[in-house]
Amino acid sequence: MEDMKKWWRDAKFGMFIHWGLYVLLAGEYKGQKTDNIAEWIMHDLDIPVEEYQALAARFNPVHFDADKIVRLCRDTGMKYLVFTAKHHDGFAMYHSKASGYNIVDATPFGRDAAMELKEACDRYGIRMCFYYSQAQDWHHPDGFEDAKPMDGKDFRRYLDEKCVPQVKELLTQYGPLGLIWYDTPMDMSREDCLAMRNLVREAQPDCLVSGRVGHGLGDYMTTGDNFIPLLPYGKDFEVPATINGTWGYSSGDTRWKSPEKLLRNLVKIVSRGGNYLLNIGPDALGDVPEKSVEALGVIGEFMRLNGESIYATRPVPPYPYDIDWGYFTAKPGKLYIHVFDDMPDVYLINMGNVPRRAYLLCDGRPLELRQRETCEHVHSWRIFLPEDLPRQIDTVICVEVEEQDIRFEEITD
Ligand code: JFZ
Repeated sequence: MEDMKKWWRDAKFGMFIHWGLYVLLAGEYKGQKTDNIAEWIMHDLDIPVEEYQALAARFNPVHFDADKIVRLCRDTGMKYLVFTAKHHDGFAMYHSKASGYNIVDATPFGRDAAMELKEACDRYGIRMCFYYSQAQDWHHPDGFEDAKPMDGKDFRRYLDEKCVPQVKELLTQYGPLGLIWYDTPMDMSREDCLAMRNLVREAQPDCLVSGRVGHGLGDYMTTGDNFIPLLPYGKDFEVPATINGTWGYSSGDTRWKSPEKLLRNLVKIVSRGGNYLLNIGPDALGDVPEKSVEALGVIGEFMRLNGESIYATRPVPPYPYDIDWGYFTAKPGKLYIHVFDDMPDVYLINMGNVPRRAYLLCDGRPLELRQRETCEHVHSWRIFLPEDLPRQIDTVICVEVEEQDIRFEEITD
């Protein structure tokens, strides 16, 4: 169990892809705009099933290029990719035999996007993973529909005819998967949630299960959009997050987070021991919004020079003072100081390790480090940053220390 999680713990950074029929509407139906996340449009604007499913006949994203998307994933420094195989709208974005309501059989496009992504992932060493909405299905008459009562519905029938066969298809048609990302378990019983988890265990024992399988049965905790736990949080977690304000493509959404903000979130999450699963939402032609490509490009540049301070790092105990200029990450014998503000030096007290040397991670340049005892047992470090620093959002200083574990001294009177 512990071993099967190692790749995921070391990966730190993954790509989420929300893509489905809803992108044809891009947040607007018959002149009405949704103010919620765009992949929920069918539910939020009460679009009848017959009208929504007719979108399939128009789905022809001729620009879709799995190779290009997976290269973007790799170049951003992301190590796994989670693709919406079926979202709440019930439409399968892969070739399903269990339901004709799928991208190959019901659209003019006729291609298995999931297969193309999986093959590209294999080429670039990225772990392929599938998102699957196991409880909500707004197309099948017996699936959950948000919080609406299940009166008169036969949830078991939905599980038997659609959900279970489809998850089995995903687990058998696409080779080894990194994880199955279940979502919104609604009122599913513990027994049914356990069955969904066991389906994965039986078919692919090394495949992880997301926290949203329900009843705490996942292999790690999944937080809400951009919700980042405070330290100390001692368990595995993943923060799924959007670059703008929606998962599925919306033409009207302009709430783009800056690359600085995204990088800060990545480092903050990693410093607390979690993974960042950052979303892109390709549009109706299959293109990734330019703003997303730009932002990911900035993060990729950081990762190429400073990836060592992110991958396979472990959380650092909480530093006892409230610093707002940056974060810490660590590996055995190494403390990485992530400096987001423009500062001539970094001054830290209550340092519990004996430093050997400090250097700039991006170019290996040695940095002057002064160490002294400020009072009886409080050790301070002062590290000087040169004036001609390469321009970076996050300047990473590596301090090699004598001990394996990083520790900070407590605040004393
Ligand atoms: C769910 C979906 O409904 C949504 O469409 C998207 O796929 C997202 C990644 O997951 O939305 C949620 C589910 C749970 C929380 C927040 C958003 N939560 O627990 O805070």
